[in-house]
Amino acid sequence: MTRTSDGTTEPALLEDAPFDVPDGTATATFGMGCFWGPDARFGALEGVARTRVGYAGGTEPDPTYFSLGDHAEVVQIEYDPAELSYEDLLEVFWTNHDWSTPAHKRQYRGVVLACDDEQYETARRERTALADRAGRSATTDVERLEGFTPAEPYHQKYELRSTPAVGDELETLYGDGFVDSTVVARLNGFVAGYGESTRRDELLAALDLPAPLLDELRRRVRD
Ligand code: MHO
Repeated sequence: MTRTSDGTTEPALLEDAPFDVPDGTATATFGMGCFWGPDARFGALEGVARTRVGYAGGTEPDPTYFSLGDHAEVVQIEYDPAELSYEDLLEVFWTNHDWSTPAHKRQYRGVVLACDDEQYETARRERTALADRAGRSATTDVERLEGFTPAEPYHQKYELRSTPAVGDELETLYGDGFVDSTVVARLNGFVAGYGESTRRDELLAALDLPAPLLDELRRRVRD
């Protein structure tokens, strides 16, 4: 709690300790089905600073969940290139969606949305190699990122938000910082079952949160 000048108290916006978000982050954007799962999967990875889910890959001017137009559900990942490479992220991408079966809806298509030539060439090269090795053609698209519209707040960190008790309390504690917090990204992944147990324990031990909330989080992230 923070004491304000008039003597009342208000919840302090938590700092994102123990993480130190690097200055020079890089961005990767992937569509791989319903975006709730990838948000959690990538958020649990060491080296990921932020995740956001949203709509991209189409032309509709202001997409929303109920008016998506030709966009797909995507996750946008901000990561520390000193800890993770784009290839590391692509590996997670290829191995966690069905890249050789067309999605039943454009909303859920597999797509790499590259933000520069290097990402574009790397993804295309990997897709060709994957298809050659498997002996079947790839249906996942590799395109340029033209724009990204963040999804509605209730879709962000969905796994954590929908975890009874802890979701609401963390959202209140973090306030506007909830979606972009590294801690919240990790916890969102951990409650969904992603991440190594040593990393989970380390984070929970380092968090300065109310004891009952921490106890409940410990129960929720247990294997
Ligand atoms: N199968 C999910 C899809 C939601 S996702 C944000 C559902 O419960 O409707 O497209």
